[in-house]
Amino acid sequence: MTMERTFIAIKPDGVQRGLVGEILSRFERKGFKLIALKQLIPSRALAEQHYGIHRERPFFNGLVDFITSGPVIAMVWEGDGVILNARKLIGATKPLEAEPGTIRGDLAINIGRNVIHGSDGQGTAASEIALWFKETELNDWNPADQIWRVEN
Ligand code: DAT
Ligand code: MG
Repeated sequence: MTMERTFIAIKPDGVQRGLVGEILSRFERKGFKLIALKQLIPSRALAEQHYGIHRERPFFNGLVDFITSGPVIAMVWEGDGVILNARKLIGATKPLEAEPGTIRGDLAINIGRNVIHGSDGQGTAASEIALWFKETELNDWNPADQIWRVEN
């Protein structure tokens, strides 16, 4: 078992469209553990750092405009294999190519409005968690039903 943490963010379109509860419930029902959650309107500096890898892409400025346009729900989720599995729950980057049953496959159409972000590997998970959260905002806790979530 490899316990991991990943950074997940509901983008401004997901918040504006009232999809926060729907998205949270998918991660909760899967059995992952919520370690941190906050709503914020990201600064331009934060957004540019978060999407720094895409700096040279033609869509970069529009992406930063969009992600700073309103409240984002920033979260850290923990669980066995959560980094890769969250990406599966989220679905492909292009919502029209995302499988039905995934968040983007069920809830989005446009690549520029694809509702949710999830870290794509161990390195980005660690750096994105550190970018968006202070250490003191991450809560260690044990769900009372933990025993029912994991293989013994
Ligand atoms: P993902 O969010 O699935 O990790 P990514 O890291 O390749 O995808 O891109 C980050 C975000 O940038 C993506 O969620 C939406 C936007 N984006 C990516 N490619 C795009 C494109 N060709 N046109 C417009 N926006 C794009
Ligand atoms: Mg990405």
